Amino acid sequence: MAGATGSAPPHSVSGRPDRRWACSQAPPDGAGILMQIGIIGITKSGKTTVFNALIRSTSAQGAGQVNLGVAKVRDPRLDKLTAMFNPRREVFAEVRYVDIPGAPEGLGKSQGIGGEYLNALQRADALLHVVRAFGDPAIPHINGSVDPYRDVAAMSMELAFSDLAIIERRFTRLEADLKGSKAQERERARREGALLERLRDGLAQDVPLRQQELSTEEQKSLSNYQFLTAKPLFIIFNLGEEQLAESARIEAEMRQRLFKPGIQVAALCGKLEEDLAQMKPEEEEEFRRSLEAGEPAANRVIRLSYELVGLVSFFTVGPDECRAWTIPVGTPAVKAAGQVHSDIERGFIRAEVVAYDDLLRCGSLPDARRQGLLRLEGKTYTVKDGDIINFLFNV
Ligand SMILES: Nc1nc2c(ncn2[C@@H]2O[C@H](COP(=O)(O)OP(=O)(O)OP(=O)(O)O)[C@@H](O)[C@H]2O)c(=O)[nH]1
Ligand SMILES: [Mg+2]
Repeated sequence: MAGATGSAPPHSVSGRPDRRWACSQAPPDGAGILMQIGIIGITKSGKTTVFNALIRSTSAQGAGQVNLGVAKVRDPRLDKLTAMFNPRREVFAEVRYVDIPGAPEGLGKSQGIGGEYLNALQRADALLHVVRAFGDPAIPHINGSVDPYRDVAAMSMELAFSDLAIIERRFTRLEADLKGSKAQERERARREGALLERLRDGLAQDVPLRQQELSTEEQKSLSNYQFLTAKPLFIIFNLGEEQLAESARIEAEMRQRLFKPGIQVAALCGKLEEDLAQMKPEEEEEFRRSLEAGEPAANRVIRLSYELVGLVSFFTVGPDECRAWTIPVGTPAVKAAGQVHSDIERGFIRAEVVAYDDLLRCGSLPDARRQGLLRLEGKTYTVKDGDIINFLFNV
């Protein structure tokens, strides 16, 4: 029996794997789930500015190109654990952002999103819509005036067009299937066609797929399409610095007007956040205090994105490393173990689990054990956000 807390599991992937995986795929051993977020919006809405703020870098500036960036998930809980265990390494979870340039011809032209950009967005677990709310005469708005709610509606239309185009293309293929081959094939094609028709009617009435009623089986049969309006959507109003004091009010209004299941909203000042994110931590903190700019937008956006996509974190701790891992809500312990290493999943015996707050209160693992707060859980235990886990396994 071996404990896997913190120390590298046997045969673990050392270093940084060059290929990272989206949530929907099983990551390689030790790599962990990497949530991917696609940034969309009209041209000059501040997408690249927000992207730079989120990944805390200024490496990306090119207009007209796709920018890829990985942000560390700054989780204060992990810092506390690191202070407690004093490991050689602190390993953060990560989020990948994809910044897509806006179409220069503007939105609402019924063109949908095509080609390379569509591909990049389809791989995303959620879309982050950067909406221009800042006024700046030096940067003309493509639609003539600043009107964020209009731009939100135009983008939702654009995403719907994109899905409609996918549905139309699939219809053409289904027709061929309906003519040919076996009865069983024809029946499957007929059922799929009926479902797509229903979705198309919904989209035509302005109901994004994420709000349409679908059975689990229907959802499964659609997962390959990667429809854009089925993805969780995070709407961010990009405010000017002079609107900073109003951000809470603006956000409250956004929540009231835009909130629906599968939608998250926030208002932030992209330019200010980009500038602050480049500073040394102490300097940044001081500026934030004096500007009353709140916590870094990067942290807040990531936290809300986890919630939106339905992800939680658990931690492994030890002298070697303290590490945050990302799993979907409802993941059983044995699958969480598989995140760390496939051998631990295969040879899973039990998980020693303590809740973050309990551990912090006790001050150490032995104390948590003495107070009966370090529990033994089996394969089917549903891992909770903030659990600190030591997997016991046998290979
Ligand atoms: N005044 C002001 N300018 C901003 C703000 N956010 C972004 N900008 C400026 O707006 C311009 C466009 O910003 P980008 O971040 O490049 O916009 P984008 O959406 O990535 O543009 P494309 O990639 O061309 O689609 C830049 O000059 C930014 O400095 C803001 O909050 N206030
Ligand atoms: Mg850009």
